[in-house]
Amino acid sequence: MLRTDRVKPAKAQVLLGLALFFCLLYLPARAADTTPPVKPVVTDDGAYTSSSNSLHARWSSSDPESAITGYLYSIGTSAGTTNVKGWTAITAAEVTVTGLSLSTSYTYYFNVKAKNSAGLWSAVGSSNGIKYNRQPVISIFKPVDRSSFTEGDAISLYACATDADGDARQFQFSVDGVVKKPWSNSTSTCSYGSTYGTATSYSWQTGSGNSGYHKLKVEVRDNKVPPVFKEINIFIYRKPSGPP
Ligand SMILES: [Ca+2]
Ligand SMILES: [Ca+2]
Repeated sequence: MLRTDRVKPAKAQVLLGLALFFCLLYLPARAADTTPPVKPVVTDDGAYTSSSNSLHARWSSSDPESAITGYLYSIGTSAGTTNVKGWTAITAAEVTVTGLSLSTSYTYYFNVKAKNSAGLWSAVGSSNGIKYNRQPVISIFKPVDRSSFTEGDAISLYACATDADGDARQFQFSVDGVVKKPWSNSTSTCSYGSTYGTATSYSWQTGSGNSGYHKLKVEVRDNKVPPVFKEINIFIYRKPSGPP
């Protein structure tokens, strides 16, 4: 009787000790983060993209109490939606999505939510939207490549460009990398097959000292997506010095 009475309290002490030990082990886990990460700030590539099949965005989020362990992103035609690409897991804070078939009729929004190490998800952050827009197409650029002239000729540069979105076009002409006529609005309409474009011209008055090869360049922009250009090479003969 006396012997068993002594063993019982000892057992209880061991159990109490074990319980305390596991409590201490468990407490820090219970003190883990209980608030989600901040709503991600999502940035796309601007107001317009000239790519018909890819979109890119980057984002940032943070959590004062714990680490960000990953994100979900989606793409939709209004903020928060997933009709272009459904929620997709990613650990990077940036993505380029390819294989898309973008329409000029819609604005595309990236949506992102961040997860912290406690498993909590942030609110959804969205980009301000990006549209697909087509670059102008230079259909005519005169003179013809490899034309030849003589010193003293006024060389007429003429460019006609279309824009499938109907955006207004601006033109810039350069000779040997030097701008001769800076960005200016198109001044006339032009036709190229069945499509109508707008045109601008510039007359380069050559003189003595201009003999040799030259590069003529036209650039066209719609002020939405990057400009396009065409370049041609011409040759100017030295003016023969005739008899007095
Ligand atoms: Ca938190
Ligand atoms: Ca355009």
